Amino acid sequence: MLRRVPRWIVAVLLIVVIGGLLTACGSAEDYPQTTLESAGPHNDSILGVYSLVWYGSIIVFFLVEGLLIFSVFKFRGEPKTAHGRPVPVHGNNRLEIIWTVIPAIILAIIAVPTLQVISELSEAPGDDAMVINVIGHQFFWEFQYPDLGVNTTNELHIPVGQRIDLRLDSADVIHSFWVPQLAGKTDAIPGRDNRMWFEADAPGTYLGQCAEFCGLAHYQMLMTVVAESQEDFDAWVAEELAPPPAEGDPEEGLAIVEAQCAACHAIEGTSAQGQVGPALTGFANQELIADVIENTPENLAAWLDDPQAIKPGTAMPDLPLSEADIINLVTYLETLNGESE
Ligand code: HEC
Ligand SMILES: [Cu+2]
Repeated sequence: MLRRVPRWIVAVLLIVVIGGLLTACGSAEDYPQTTLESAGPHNDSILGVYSLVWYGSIIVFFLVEGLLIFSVFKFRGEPKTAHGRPVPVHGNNRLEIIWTVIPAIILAIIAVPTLQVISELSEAPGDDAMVINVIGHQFFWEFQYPDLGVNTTNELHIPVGQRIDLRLDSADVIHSFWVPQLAGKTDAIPGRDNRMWFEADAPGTYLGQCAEFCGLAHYQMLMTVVAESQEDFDAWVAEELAPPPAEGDPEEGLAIVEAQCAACHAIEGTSAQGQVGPALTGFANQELIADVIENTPENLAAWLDDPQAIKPGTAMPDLPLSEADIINLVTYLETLNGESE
């Protein structure tokens, strides 16, 4: 059957498949979780070892395939058995020693930079590094800046060029912290103090996510690292430390819900009867918002401000709400404990 397929068709198919695989490689713009566009020294080191192995394998590949194709053509005319098959050859000490020694040498060469990088990356980051505690939760990341008194969820801000000393822990099961453009993975394990460091070379937003299956919503454990100038970072810290917004007016909040949210959400005892999103009648008793972040006033405000930033791809739209609207909504939604008036 296969014999009938002309060889040139097989060759073209092979080229198409290999070419197709190669075009699957893209830039960080299209594939924000690529490890191939390094954005900091931690990942630079890993990429160095990776490139050595990759280019080495390309050389080995062409060498082996070249020898194979060469032999196929060169020895075509050798004597055959009565069945028209090549005469079997057993044992060739010289060949066997060569193809054992060469791979052993190659592996020994790769081992040197590998061990170097492992030890380099496990060194303590030094006293001038900024300490940040990373706590994995089902299913979000909590970041604490103990020296600044700032806490965030799923969004880690760091100054460019500042070495970051991460202390990883978990509140429930094993998670794994991974921002592919910046650093390799490190597990966040309950009751164990894991450490790692990284640093961003240039301002930018780097996407990361939990890399250890941790439950049903594991795929939603995304995080963004925002690397910014020291000035922008200081401004961000100042904003985070600003006093919490004043209490809103729940009556105003209810009015906004009836005007803007009623098409999608139902709240017992009000005119809001939409069925597109979850009912909010008992919202204040919920542990989580949209199953991804802890139900706190700050997180609720962030959710209402831009749901897509908290849960990419969610069906809840980014509504044009003013800051005052959000404060009123948060105050109102916090009163929804399941009892209609
Ligand atoms: C176009 C429909 C739509 C509109 C309009 C809308 N939402 Fe939503 N909302 C949703 C959907 C869908 C979800 C579920 C999102 C998810 O889990 O991914 C949701 C989730 C929520 C949640 C989290 C609920 C939970 O059970 O965790 C809150 C709170 C919320 N919306 C408040 C509001 C408020 C307040 C407004 C009006 C200012 C509003 N929404 C307008 C569709 C909408
Ligand atoms: Cu996880």
